[in-house]
Amino acid sequence: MIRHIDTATKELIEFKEQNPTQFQELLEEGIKIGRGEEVKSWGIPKTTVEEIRKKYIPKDKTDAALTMAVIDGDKKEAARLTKVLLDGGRNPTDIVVSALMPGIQVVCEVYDMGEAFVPEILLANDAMVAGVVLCQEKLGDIPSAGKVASLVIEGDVHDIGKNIVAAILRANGFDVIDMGRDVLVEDVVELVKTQKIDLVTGTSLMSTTKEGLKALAKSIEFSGVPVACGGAAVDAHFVSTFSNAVYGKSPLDAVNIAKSVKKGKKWDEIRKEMKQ
Ligand code: B12
Repeated sequence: MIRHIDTATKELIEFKEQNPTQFQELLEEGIKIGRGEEVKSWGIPKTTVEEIRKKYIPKDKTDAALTMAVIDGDKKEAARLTKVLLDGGRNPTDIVVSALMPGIQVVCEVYDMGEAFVPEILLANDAMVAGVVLCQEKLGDIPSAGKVASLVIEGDVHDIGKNIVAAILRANGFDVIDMGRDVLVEDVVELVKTQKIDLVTGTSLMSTTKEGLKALAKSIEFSGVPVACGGAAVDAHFVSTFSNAVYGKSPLDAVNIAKSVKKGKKWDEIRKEMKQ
């Protein structure tokens, strides 16, 4: 079991030591907010919802309509438009990456700025999944390219990104064991002992849970199964601080890492290949 409060305290102390002035400023701002007073950072111009939409909504009209269906949480329309694209011969992975994923990205960023609420994220996720399922069905039974276990690390419930990673791996022929979210390191150790797994993908969205990925990589090093680490809380620098792991930014990175592992490459070779 990882003690998240220890991780948070360690990060706070490190931040204070490395950025003493910024730490003091943030502390003072926090006290002011607590008193209900105005703070300096409130004057910084905010990104608008329109700017976020512009950044992610695709140029192609049908793709854009599908992205909008995800944003609106319209499951039926998302499924209908995905079918239109599939019937037109579009590559299923391309549909997920270019039209379905941008939709959830918009809703998450808008939520982050306080302009959307949890039910909107959940509805958008359902609409995205309705399209993803059809893309997976289209691929049918293809020979397995390898076996991957995908999970969100313990203490963390953010599983939207992990679900996308699992879907894209499946779309590329990998057999995926979806272990879910808030997964204990002990359970992954058990899995790699009892099943022939080629790669584990671990996701962390919070600075308090990312240490769990480090513990995971170390705990399964004995088995020779590496961990592809991703999610907004981790970066290449963090992953470079421990062994048996490779950082990946996008779901397609997870596919490339899995392919390299299947070619017999070790985690350190893959890191070099990916310039980490
Ligand atoms: C949606 C969301 C929620 C939803 C989660 C629903 C769900 N089923 O996932 C709900 C409302 C439940 C939630 C709860 C909480 N949340 Co929240 N949440 C978010 C939000 C808005 C979006 C996250 C998301 O889904 N992004 C979209 C997906 C697609 O992106 P992604 O996961 O990064 O995945 C992509 C890539 O990273 C990559 N990827 C992912 N995994 C992997 C793995 C590999 C191997 C590879 C190669 C690639 C890869 O592929 C994906 C597609 O591109 C973020 C803010 C933000 N804008 O990111 C906050 C955020 C993550 N949440 C935060 C917090 C603090 C919480 C709560 C603690 C709030 C609270 N006080 O209760 C709780 C957490 C409870 C817990 N124990 O986990 C903070 C974390 C801060 C930090 N850095 O530590 C954030 C950053 C908000 C903020 N700005 O403060 N949250």
